[in-house]
Amino acid sequence: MKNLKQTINEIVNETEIFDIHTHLFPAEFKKYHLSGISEVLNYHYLIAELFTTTNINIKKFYRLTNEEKSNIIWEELFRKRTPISEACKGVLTILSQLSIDYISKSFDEINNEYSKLNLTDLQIFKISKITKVVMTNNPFDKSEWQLFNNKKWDTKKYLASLRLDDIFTNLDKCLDICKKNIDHFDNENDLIIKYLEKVYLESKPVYAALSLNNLQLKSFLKNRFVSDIFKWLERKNIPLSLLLGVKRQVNKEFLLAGDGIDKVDLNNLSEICNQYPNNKILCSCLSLNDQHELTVLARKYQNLKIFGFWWFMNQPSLIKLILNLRIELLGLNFIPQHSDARVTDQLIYKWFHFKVLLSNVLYDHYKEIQLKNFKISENQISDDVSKLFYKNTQNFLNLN
Ligand code: RAT
Ligand code: ZN
Repeated sequence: MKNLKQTINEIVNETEIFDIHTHLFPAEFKKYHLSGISEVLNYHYLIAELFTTTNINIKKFYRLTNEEKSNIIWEELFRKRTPISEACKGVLTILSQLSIDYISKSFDEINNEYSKLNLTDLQIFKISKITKVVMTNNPFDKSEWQLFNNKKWDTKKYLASLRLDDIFTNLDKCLDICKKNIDHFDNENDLIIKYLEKVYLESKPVYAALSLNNLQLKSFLKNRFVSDIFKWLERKNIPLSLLLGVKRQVNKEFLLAGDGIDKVDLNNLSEICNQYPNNKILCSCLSLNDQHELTVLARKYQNLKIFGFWWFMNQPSLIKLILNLRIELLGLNFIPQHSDARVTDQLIYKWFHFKVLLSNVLYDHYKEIQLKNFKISENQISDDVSKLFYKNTQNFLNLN
């Protein structure tokens, strides 16, 4: 092998990626598909930064058009101040990867230049080496669910997942929707399962997902629908993905940018894995406090797989620390990252940033085993990276 560092970099940059959690929609579903620099700037991570950095009137800001909002974000965070946060750096990565010279330019100038590129999803997927992304699909959102009315998009690239939060936060609405769609049912449990079966057939999801705060996690196993949902997931042979530790609407005025963090009691996760050994559980935790325990739990259960650096965890300093910990405790038996992208163009930065971190962390580990006379080959590195970026996900989702 030539140079270890260079070999790892090349392999990490060339390996196909299966992005297990995004909020993307195919371009054909125009109402929900987001792309372009204006949407990139209107990301709620940047909006939260704008609100807390300036004294801008929040209500007035939200009434502006998308372009007016992105103009303000560009001026305030990128021109008046140094764009040094992770969310800001993400925008710079996208612009520099696309060779757009942004120095001393206004939002309109950049927007013009960016629009001229006419970037398609497929081009963005290619730049980032993404083969498949999993969408977040809410079967209790009638308008969003129209995506499945006609599948004139590439269903092999954009895979579905069933987001079930509403059952736990807005049950009455869910039962109403189920009743409108299901004629015959024995009781409410039967109704929910029949509706899940219906939306399963429409969307062919690769997993079901739920985000929970600590209180919701604590009462999860006592919820009257949970046991039937687990039985149904087992029959369908799809995992349940648990996104743990989000405290919704800490600041309601901020809207989507107002969610915060909750520390969770992971004994409850352990109990879920014990009670449902035949169900597969994917899990990502939002708080740094929970990462060590989560990683140890992933050594204790065959049915538990850790994935990604979720949202507030997706910071390079934390990723370096926890990625090392995960490798130390789990080898390569985890899914190291997901993008959580809402705008297709964000795939560029989310994955670019992660690849740099992963290459460096892998280098240190390979170097160490080399010093112990282990002969690491290029093929083996390719195989390892392919497990991390693709195969671990594919296997856990039973997509072989
Ligand atoms: O990261 C985000 O964009 C969050 O707003 C959430 O969507 C989170 O990832 C979730 O899936 O609940
Ligand atoms: Zn998400």
